[in-house]
Amino acid sequence: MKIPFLGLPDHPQAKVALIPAPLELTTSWKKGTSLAPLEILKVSPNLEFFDEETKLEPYLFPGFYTFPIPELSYNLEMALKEISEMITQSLNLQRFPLIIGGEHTLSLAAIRTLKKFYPYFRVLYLDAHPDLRDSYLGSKINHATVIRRIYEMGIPVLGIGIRTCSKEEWEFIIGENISLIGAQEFKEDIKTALSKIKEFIKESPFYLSLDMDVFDPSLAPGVGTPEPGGLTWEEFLKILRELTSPFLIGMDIVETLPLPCHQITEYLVCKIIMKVSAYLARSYESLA
Ligand SMILES: [Mn+2]
Repeated sequence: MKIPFLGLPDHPQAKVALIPAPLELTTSWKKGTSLAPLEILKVSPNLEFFDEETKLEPYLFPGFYTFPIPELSYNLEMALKEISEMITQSLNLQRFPLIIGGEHTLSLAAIRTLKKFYPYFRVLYLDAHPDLRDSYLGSKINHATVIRRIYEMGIPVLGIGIRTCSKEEWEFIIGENISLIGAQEFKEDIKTALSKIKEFIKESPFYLSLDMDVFDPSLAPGVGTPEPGGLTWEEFLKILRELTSPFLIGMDIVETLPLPCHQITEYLVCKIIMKVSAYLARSYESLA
């Protein structure tokens, strides 16, 4: 099924590829994230097409191409390959891959694909949880272990907004000296946190993974594991402005869980797609 972002036809020279990835094979608490790409795209025509901050119209530039919502395999490795295929197609056309999940495990598809295009890159992730378990509920590859698997590939990672973890993860973080910026730490000294982020990404390519549970549940109640004490919209935008540069090589927005009562979270995801695209447009224009 094809539901184009904003309800507009695909831009022939689109620089942003929206990749719906309804992956949901390992969720542990509340189910339903497989419906998120559909619900997010359905909400999108209700946005303003103009970004009031940059004064840009992202549907004109960078422009969007939306993949049809795929029916993913029930086999996890096969499903990750199917997602990789869409990412590869996008990168071959010099389109920025923006994956709309679906569970956090799908980041692995992006990282594996990007490894074929970039010899070196880093991963920045915004999440309430470190996702650094070695295994979870008997499986090695799932939403709670995804960053551990990425880290094991030799890719430097930086987590932001974390505010809960298991004892095993805590010991791993200390033992491996993994850089994290906790939600509390971020809120207490935003300036220092932002310079830590800038220092981490430096002048090298990086990938951004956004777990919607990094937001406070009052702003994004539609997530599988709501955790109090999360980021506000303004705090998030401060981070995003630092991140949207030509060095940003791809992004995912994961773990949205559509709720029956309202669509606040789906709308928030649409707004993030618009903001990322507007900021990217500005950074591409500054290069030209
Ligand atoms: Mn996560």
